[in-house]
Amino acid sequence: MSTSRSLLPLGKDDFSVVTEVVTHKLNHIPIFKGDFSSLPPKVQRFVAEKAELMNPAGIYICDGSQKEADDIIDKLVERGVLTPLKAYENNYLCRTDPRDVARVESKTFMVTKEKYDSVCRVPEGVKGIMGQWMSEEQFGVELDARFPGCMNGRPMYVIPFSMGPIGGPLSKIGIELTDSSYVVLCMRTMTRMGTKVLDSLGDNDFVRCIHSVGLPRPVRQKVINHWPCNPEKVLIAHRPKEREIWSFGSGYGGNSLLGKKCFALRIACNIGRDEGWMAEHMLIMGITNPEGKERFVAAAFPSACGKTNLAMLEPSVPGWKVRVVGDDIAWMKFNKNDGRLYAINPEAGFFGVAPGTSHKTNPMAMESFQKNSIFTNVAETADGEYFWEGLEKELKEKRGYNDEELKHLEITNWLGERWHIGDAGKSAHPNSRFTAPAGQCPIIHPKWEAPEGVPIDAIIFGGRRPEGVPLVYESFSWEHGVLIGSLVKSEATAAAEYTGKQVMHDPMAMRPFMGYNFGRYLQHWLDLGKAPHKAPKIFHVNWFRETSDHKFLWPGFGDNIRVLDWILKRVDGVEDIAEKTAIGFIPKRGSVDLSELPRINWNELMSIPKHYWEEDVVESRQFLQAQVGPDMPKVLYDQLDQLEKRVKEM
Ligand code: GTP
Ligand code: SPV
Ligand code: MN
Repeated sequence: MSTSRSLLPLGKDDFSVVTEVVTHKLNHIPIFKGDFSSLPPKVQRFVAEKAELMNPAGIYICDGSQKEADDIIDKLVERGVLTPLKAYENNYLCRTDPRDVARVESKTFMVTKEKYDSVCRVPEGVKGIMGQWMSEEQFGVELDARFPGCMNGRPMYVIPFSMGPIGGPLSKIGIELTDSSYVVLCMRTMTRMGTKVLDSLGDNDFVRCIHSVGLPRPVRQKVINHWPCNPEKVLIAHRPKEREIWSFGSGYGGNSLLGKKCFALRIACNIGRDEGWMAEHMLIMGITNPEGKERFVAAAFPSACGKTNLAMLEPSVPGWKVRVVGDDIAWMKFNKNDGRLYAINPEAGFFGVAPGTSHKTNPMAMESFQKNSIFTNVAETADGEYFWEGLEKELKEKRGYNDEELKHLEITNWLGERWHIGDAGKSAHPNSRFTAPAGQCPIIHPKWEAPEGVPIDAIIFGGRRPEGVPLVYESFSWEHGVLIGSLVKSEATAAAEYTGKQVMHDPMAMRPFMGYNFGRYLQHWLDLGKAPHKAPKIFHVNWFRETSDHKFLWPGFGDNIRVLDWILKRVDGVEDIAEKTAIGFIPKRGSVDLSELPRINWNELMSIPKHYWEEDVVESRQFLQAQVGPDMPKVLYDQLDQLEKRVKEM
């Protein structure tokens, strides 16, 4: 058993010793910025304890001000970490070490005393995919091998932040300690950040987030692109009971911006289970129909499967209006008074996939990042513009170039090499991202910061399904909908370490983000959907079905409003637009508006091939038995039996 000091129990009321301990511990660690003594005692204690463990050169308490951000940006530009993108106001490019470009699911763990609090009781010999468990003992060993002295020679930033509007009834506070100033800048955009957050802490506890790039000074390895990291030793560990996150070795996205996946999903789903709400990998959007009636929907798609794009969709059908509340995470709670499900976006910014984003596909995202944004691992034109796959056409038009001229345009790719359109490889990393303040989005919903959230009328699941799965179908019930969610699959994308075009299970779009036993999570969903709660209708969509020669059958993006239109009519109880099939209700021919879309092959897009679904049901059962096993709620096996029977009778 490790005796690491960081594993000391976090006594909440034991403040009598704090002052003494704190002054003692901080004696040899200077304060670079901020007033340590004005921090709440429990925060002082956390900071002092961890500073002693990680031994930074000094402590920098972030106030969240513009001046502070400007100072940090100036230093990072001077050191070459950030490059100003001259074509815009306050936009910067950051190139990481090419070994540190995405989340690392294989190094992500939940640490609990009881193994089956974290993961399901899978049969012997099966490797569980719904999260990984690590024992407390092992965690102590891993921690001791990484964190002592890991901030040597670097400042330790103290980042107080709120997930959700500060002080809101659904909001929660965290404090991230990090030795990465890039993380400070991104957390300032992605969360409500700064010492003001602590005014609302009161008697509440906070989530303890400890992050280090894992390369203490003096550095013995070569640092690539001024991006310190330690890929061999990456560890992203969560202690849900203690509400604590330990992340080591990576500076990228979900690995380092600990408010996002680590807190707002993995830790928050634990808090949600304890407190009776849900933390989900979902966008939240408001959709106003031509009659002026607005409805809110939440949608769960796996990483890089279209949440940001759907949330900001520019409808191709006149009269419709979409406004974004959130593009990645939803915290949702049934309201005691009206029984409806209310959702907040705990984040304050967008950390969106850059490639594929253009004025044609997602103009509102483009508008959101014209200033005050950070671009990580994208390419740059000689004129100081960002560039990535999908921007060729608009760049050509902007410059008035012909094809030949376009090919000669000087571009620096994400690796910092000279590159031209048409050259081998990609200009931007497929998981390159923009970090932009949500408030800059022209269609941000006026209620996006409403502390009580917005009422959700439909939940939509989806993924990249090249074959077999129709454009849209509706579940028969909440239970059936939960089964559909538990069977979400998608082609692998660049957001994680998987490669190739394999279709993978990603239940509830939460596989990489599950914070406790997935069977119990499904039971939590089932419990919450019962009366007096008014459970929303559940749908499944697939924008990514392909022809046999691998062309998308559906145009997607702005045309997805046509599917939302059908979904909302179903929410409103319109009956004669749906046809009952083995897998759910699908739109009757003609009930999805296809005007101005001449080339849609509706039959192919909507077909439900019997042989495909027969195999899929068998594979689904094997998957659930192997991965959820005895933890699978029986109700869902009943649902699967019924599905199997319906498919057989097709
Ligand atoms: P995370 O931020 O990783 O959670 O991803 P996300 O779910 O927000 O995905 P995003 O909206 O960023 O889309 C990822 C990729 O899918 C981009 O390259 C998009 O261009 C593409 N995409 C999004 N929506 C559609 C669509 O309706 N049709 C097609 N064909 N592609 C889409
Ligand atoms: C995802 O992968 O779902 C993301 C990006 O939203 S990251 O924050 O890196 O997890
Ligand atoms: Mn995501």
